[in-house]
Amino acid sequence: MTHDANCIFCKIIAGQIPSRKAYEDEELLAFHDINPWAPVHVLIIPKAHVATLSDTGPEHAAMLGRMLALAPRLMAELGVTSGYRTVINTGPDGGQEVYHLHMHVMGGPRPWLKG
Ligand code: DGP
Repeated sequence: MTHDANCIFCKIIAGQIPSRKAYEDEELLAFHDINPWAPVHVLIIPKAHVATLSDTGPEHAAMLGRMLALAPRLMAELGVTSGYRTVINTGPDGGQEVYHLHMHVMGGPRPWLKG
């Protein structure tokens, strides 16, 4: 599996940096964002290092589908009952800060959501 020794999320996957895990299987990890924008704010990431959504191709389609399919299941498990937002920031103009593909899933009682 691809691993980048300098990547903060690869270090979380390897257990070198602690995180509050919400879900884990052989392909995906979900953990609570350290700097939440919403009452419930989870990041879903692939365990294989892929820097951005733009670095994915057809070979990643199943993994991307699994990331998306995990969101409703996780939100239900975390007690989010009235909707949530999914976001993938990509590249500098997309506001991406951590260059390991991740999907933000944010929910919980408003008002936290702008726009
Ligand atoms: P983005 O701008 O989409 O690249 O968001 C990166 C997110 O990652 C940001 O909301 C904060 C979160 N984050 C960064 N470092 C850590 C960390 O060490 N632990 C956790 N749990 N979250 C982190």
